[in-house]
Amino acid sequence: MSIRKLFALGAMALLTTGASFAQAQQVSHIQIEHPWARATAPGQTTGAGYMGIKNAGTADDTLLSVESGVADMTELHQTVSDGSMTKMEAAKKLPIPKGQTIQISPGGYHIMFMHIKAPFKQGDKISATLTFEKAGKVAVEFQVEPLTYQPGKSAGDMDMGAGHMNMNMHHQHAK
Ligand SMILES: [Cu+2]
Repeated sequence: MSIRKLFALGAMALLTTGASFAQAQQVSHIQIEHPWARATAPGQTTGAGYMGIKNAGTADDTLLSVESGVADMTELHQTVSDGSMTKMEAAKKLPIPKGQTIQISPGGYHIMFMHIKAPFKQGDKISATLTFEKAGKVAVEFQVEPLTYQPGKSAGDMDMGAGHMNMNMHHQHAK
């Protein structure tokens, strides 16, 4: 085999790899914005993840489920208040209308990791897979932020941190 032919084969192999990579990375109409999770407090067995889900497509879509290997069970939860009490509920489906970004953020929806296998530590990445009705499976990596982290605010707001620790404690006996 000539050197020239070898080069040609090499180039073809590169092209093929490049093509399948592009396919795997193919941008869906669903775009995940700023996925983050809160570091867990010592002894805490649940974790929470947040993100924006943007539907850049021309049809409505729906988030059907979420899975992750880091916890025994992973669910989309919703914080609901009936005036006197705030509690968590599993949300079955979350509509993501076309052209909109749905925020999964503290106080509203959250991705709940139940019975986590290891604590979430700042700097960790938590992998999960979201399944949408139309977009299918979308991989997400949540960046673990400090316990006191608030998106768009500076870290170290102790009041907010304490409030969220309370919220997490509710999670523990919600199950
Ligand atoms: Cu929850």
